[in-house]
Amino acid sequence: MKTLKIAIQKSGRLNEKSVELLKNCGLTFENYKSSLISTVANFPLEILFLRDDDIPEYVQDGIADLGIVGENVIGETQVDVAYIERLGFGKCSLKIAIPIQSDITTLEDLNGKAIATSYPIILKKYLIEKNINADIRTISGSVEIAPGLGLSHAICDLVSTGGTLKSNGLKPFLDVLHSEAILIGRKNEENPLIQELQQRVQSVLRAKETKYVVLNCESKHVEAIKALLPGIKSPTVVPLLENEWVAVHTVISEKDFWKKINQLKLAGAQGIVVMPIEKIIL
Ligand code: PRT
Ligand code: ZN
Repeated sequence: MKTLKIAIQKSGRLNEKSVELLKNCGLTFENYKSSLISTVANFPLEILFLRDDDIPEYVQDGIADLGIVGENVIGETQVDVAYIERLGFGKCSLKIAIPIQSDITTLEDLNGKAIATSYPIILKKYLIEKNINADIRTISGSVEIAPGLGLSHAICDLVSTGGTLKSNGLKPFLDVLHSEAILIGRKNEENPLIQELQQRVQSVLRAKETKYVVLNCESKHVEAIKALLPGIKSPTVVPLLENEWVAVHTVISEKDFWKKINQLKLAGAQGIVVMPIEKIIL
């Protein structure tokens, strides 16, 4: 069968997490910083290390079969690719931000104003959708300094913590796009190797969202505790040597983890042990 190719970022914010995800999928490869291609020893796959901006087009044009890239880059390169899996890392928002002292207060106030950005295509679409006529100034980097230099009244840039905006005297004004890393492929592609890889990615993501929990409780509390724990099917309950005590094994979603733990304690759970899960195969 033909060897698959996956394109990931060579260096930058998505590199480490992309490599980690592939390794967690059981793929063995050298993460050569200096080379452009790495061959996976135990799966028919080659990894191409590229600038993130090139990844969507490489996938669209068939040079790579798969890619891992931020949604913001996909939107800006205007490619037609399939979203295979949202990966949950590299989360950020493309925001319009304005100087803290700005007199812009409503969306309409952006009419006739200059907005500096490295995302002219996404911004243009957004402004057309909102019926705003602003002047888009495309610059390739350090967008946050544009208002201070008198180049624009606002900016449209990626924000994660908001620290960069703050330290440049700017504040978030409007959300244009929420973004995260996406596993992309070509549309209408039916390749069993891609499906195999997708299943592995899903099992790693599922495991990341959950924790394995073991707790002890008196038998009389088991029903109340079971009611709090859906598990994958239902929790496993094992008797302890001490009479009238049991151990309950289950998985808990990362999302409402602390809420659930507190509810379990109130319901009589003791000695709660929490462990990471490597993979969940359904
Ligand atoms: O070299 P290459 O072209 O491959 O990389 P790059 O320099 O273009 O991109 P890189 O590595 O900076 O980011 C890769 C991807 O990470 C982006 O396309 C986003 O999908 C995602 N990502 C997540 C971010 C951020 N968070 C982020 N905070 N990309 C950039 N930023 C920048 C932002 O532009 C701003 O300058 O970080 C600054 C703001 O951060 P905060 O935390 O101060 O708000
Ligand atoms: Zn880039």
